Amino acid sequence: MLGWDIVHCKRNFLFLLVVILLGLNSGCTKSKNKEFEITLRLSHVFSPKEQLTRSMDNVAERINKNTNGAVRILTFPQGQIATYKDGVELVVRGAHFISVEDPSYIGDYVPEFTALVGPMLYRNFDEYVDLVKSSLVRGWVEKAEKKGIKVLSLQYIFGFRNIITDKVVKTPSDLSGVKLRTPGSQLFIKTINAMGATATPLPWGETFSALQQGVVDGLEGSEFTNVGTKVYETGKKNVALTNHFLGTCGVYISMKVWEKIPLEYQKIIEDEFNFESMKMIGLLKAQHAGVVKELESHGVKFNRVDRESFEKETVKLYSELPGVNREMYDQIQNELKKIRGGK
Ligand code: X3X
Repeated sequence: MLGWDIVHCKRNFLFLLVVILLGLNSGCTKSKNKEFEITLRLSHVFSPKEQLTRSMDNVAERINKNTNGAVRILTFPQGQIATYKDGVELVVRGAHFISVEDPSYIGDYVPEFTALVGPMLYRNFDEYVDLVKSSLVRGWVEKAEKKGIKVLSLQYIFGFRNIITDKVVKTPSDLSGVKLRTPGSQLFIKTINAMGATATPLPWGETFSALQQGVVDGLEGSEFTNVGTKVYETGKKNVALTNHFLGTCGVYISMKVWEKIPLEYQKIIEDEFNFESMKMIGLLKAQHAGVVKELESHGVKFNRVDRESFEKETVKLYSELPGVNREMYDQIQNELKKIRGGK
């Protein structure tokens, strides 16, 4: 009996051992083959009615679907979580976070991006899009990668930014003593000051109360911002067509996080952000005339400006902005000359 017992026990022990090992191994097997999954929080300041918000939701939905749920992007509009400089800092620190901001915010890390969206450069959306595709800007994108920032797009264009106040503005002298709200990047602050106004940096979310309390006399923004956030309801109904900035957002993710994402998913992410940005540009081109009419129906008046007088005051910034130099400006102008066919 004893012998049989020992054999029986040994067999049970071995059986138990095999079960445990298989269990462990299947756990390892599962963990080896475990589907890749990542959740990213995407943050921006735009309101639900603005196209950029809808576009970001579209991209997030398509990426989730095309990666079978492996890459989930949760979108946070209206500055609900970190934005502007803080958002870019999260990217640089390696958070599972996507920052959607004006390229001047990554200009703090690669100053060329401040020059890229500097004052008085562009005549239309298309030439900016062509410039972004140039080897010049692709080289700057590689510089950003070395600083830990993967640039997924630079062309979420939301319209040329103009001066919005309750007075007709034609030259820098008309802006003397006028306090204008700007985003907090040095590019905006120094440009609006050079244009003759007093820049008052505020997050978008504090802009309306600042207008109502007289903390600022006006702001600068695009017609799409004006209509999408109802700026005209603040009584600031004079738009001076300075076109001083091309309002555009880049999309940034940490290189450390990016490199964790499988190549097949990286391609889907890049393709979808690029596709949606081109769709948004097409929509805004088609909508602009209608948006101007809608603003005029709310009593908004548009006036042309003495553009040269503003160009004269702002061109010096390309030698004064932190890290920016005249060579960057000349490189951009040379590329634009090629894009414009020498004109
Ligand atoms: O970094 C993103 C841009 O600076 C956004 O510009 P801002 O802060 O003037 O907001 C534009 C509005 O359209 C947001 O609703």
